[in-house]
Amino acid sequence: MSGNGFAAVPAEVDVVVVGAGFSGLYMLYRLRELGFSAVAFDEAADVGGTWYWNRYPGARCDIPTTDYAYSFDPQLEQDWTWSEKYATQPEILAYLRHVAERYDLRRDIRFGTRITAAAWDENAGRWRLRTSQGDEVSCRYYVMACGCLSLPKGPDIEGAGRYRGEVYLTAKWPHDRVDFTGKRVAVVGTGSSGIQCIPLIAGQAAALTVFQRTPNFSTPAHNGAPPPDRLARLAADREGYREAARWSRGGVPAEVTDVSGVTAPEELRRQRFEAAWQAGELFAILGVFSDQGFNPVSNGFVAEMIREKIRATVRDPDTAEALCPKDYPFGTKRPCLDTSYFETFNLPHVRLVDLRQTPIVTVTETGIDTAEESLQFDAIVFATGFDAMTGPLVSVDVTGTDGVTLAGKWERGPASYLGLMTTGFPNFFMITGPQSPSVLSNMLVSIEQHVDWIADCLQRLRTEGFERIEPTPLAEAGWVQHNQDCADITLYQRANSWYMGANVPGKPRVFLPYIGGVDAYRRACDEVAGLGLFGFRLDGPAGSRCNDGVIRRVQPDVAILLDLMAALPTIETMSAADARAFLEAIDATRPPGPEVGEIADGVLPGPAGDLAYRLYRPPSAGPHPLITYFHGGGWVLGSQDSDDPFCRDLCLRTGAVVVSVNYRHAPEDRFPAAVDDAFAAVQWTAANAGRLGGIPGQVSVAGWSAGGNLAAVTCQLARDAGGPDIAGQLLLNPVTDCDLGRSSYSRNGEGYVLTTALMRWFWDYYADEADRTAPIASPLRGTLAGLPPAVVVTAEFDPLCDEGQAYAEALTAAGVPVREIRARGHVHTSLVMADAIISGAPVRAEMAEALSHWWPAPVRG
Ligand code: N01
Repeated sequence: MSGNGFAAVPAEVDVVVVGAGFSGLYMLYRLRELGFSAVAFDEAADVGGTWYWNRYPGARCDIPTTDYAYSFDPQLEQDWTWSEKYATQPEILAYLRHVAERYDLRRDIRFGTRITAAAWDENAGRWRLRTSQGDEVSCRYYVMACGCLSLPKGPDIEGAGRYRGEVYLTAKWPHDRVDFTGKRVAVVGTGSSGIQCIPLIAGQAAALTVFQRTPNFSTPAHNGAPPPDRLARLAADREGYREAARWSRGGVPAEVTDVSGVTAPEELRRQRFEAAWQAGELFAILGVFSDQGFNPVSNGFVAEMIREKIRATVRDPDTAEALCPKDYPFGTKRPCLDTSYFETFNLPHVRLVDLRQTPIVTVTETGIDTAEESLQFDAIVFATGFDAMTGPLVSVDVTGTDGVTLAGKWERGPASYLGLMTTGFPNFFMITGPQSPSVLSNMLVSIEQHVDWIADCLQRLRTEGFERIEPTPLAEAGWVQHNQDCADITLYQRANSWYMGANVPGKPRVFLPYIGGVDAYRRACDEVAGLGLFGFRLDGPAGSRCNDGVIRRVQPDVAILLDLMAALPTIETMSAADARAFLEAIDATRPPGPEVGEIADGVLPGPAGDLAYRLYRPPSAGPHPLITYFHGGGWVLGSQDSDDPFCRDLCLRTGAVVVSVNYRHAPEDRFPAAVDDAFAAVQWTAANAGRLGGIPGQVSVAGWSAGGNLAAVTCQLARDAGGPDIAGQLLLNPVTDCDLGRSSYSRNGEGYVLTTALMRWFWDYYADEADRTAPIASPLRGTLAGLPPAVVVTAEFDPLCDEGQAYAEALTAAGVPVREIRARGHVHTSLVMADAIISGAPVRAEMAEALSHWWPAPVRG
């Protein structure tokens, strides 16, 4: 027997699991089922994990319990009935005990035991672990199922250790009943734990003082019996319901709306908000609008409607205002569900201390001194949160290959592959680790997915003759980048949240969970497995194998665009007229671009008649630099309407007057009609710069795609004609050559909106074969010396990528100053979609910054 009173710790096992909560128990179950020898360790005296420790009054789940439960065994589901929509901590703990007993799991768990150190032994190909009881265990695989919110942060408040009264930490609540009757109680912290316990403590205490540093968004849980509609859905098709959860965004089957908060009328906005408020579910209030997670205006509507509710509930206006969150977008700090939280502040013996107005100076022996007064308490409850996600993992002394520790490797933030493994730590798995959906999802769905993936992986390694698995540096770097890309398009990084590590002093500020969605994440994991454990290096008796690469390279919002586009008919199967009508219909549904100072439509004289143009003026007083812009569309499609959002964006970012010129299109007017029009337009804008509000001599050209081709060509024509002077050329994904055999055509010619077939369709409409090699059709074949400075932007997944880069290189070789911008993860169309593709914004910002160097006078945006 070992010191904890259970069976001796085996010296060698296949797998060690750390943690006996939801994830550890299921991991153990799966390992045993597959015939692996396994042992689990937990510091607690029994199973439960989070639900073992967090016994504070009011502790309950905030995902409906019907969904916050295992789904792996239909019989288990049949045999267990939840009594409430959101079950209490005792009920959830009872469920976990039932699970442990039902599958006889306790015999392989060593309680009261922590793993204190783990070191990888490369020669043996095993982990060597040390326990707090002094035992040593060697295992082939080491699984950390230790939870994301299991390392309490503790009160980092001056004098906290000095207090002589009763002290409680919500995350380490005593097992014996705590009675606050007749006592003066302080609660520090208003996150989910504080918000759950405050109403119940108020129900007992003689006086309750709540110390709030940051107000939280909380909505009523409307707890009660489990919702009958959900029970009915489960009864009708249990497996269908669970499968829908597995492929949902958050791990709970929920409506995915396409109603944008920005464009919805006020009445619809309120109607949707009220419905979500009444539902009393996190994913309902987080999904009122399709764009509330990334559009500040849309988010602001939800936030303000919640503030209205707080103001309507809390009677004292000053207290109400202090309880209203105002300095971070809704959802970016974990929102809470409550039962009578705001109502509690109407009770005469409950008081709020707003630490932003009156900070805590120190905890004293008898209470808390704020900047204004000295308060005495019989008990203080710290609901101050956790060192989330990374804390529990790095709190163990884990040493991987070459003596590198996990804490050392993650000093500047976690790096993982799929949140499951990390390079340099072979055979080391994490369940719901950083860079997996975990805390942004229904934990149970994420836990089951992770455990199943790991179990399948271990089984496969055994079957295929491998004993060592480690992600490659390339795969890991790609996943870290993808995580960051996903976070970058949201508002989440604006808050000082534990998602960002911002609650722990000194912790690196990095967005920790994967925000791409449970469905997208599962798809990525499945693909990795399907591609022979893509991005992993495998070694063992069967030899070595590595199918290396990056699983997600397309920007996340571009990936959504591609999914939508995949369902649309292909343009190259249509006539030019039908294609135009089709695209105009799509354009009509797009939200408008940003407001500029002024927009004016006009006509300018072209060689074969008037050409329509649209002028965009910045809000500032002019005169401004002037850009003559040519839209994209393969010389066949498009107009000043199609590129309107991009032109607005360009105008605002550059502070330039933008004149977007419509030129004649093929097939009605074939090559070189568009070139003639474009050059005439540049001559006209240069001659009329002053009248248009531009600065004479500071006229540039810009264009996207075929428009980029025309911009490049007009620069060559202007140089050869001796004018007009062009200050610079912005070429965005330009067509520079008629050769469709470049490597980017084979890499990107299918599946990224602009296809090789479509490009051929454009060229065929535009110009005869014999004309295509002329420099005014393929500017890459022209003389490039003496051209104006260029900004050349290419997109990674564009068939035109190589010819754009070739043009930049050729310009540089010809002595032209070039700033080249390579847009990672973008496709041909995504950068101009200023109204829809958020990940294009940094590229457009870089573009605008590059343009500002062309203009000697300061640009006023
Ligand atoms: O922790 P928190 P939590 N001085 O970090 C304040 C899950 N959970 O335990 O926001 C003064 O959210 C801190 O202030 P600020 C859920 O995912 C789920 O409540 O940092 N105040 C904040 O108000 C949740 O998000 C359930 O300015 C200090 C509070 O303490 C996560 O666990 C229930 C302070 C901490 O809030 C963590 O929740 C409970 C200081 N020095 C928890 N330090 C369910 O319902 C911190 N604070 C399933």
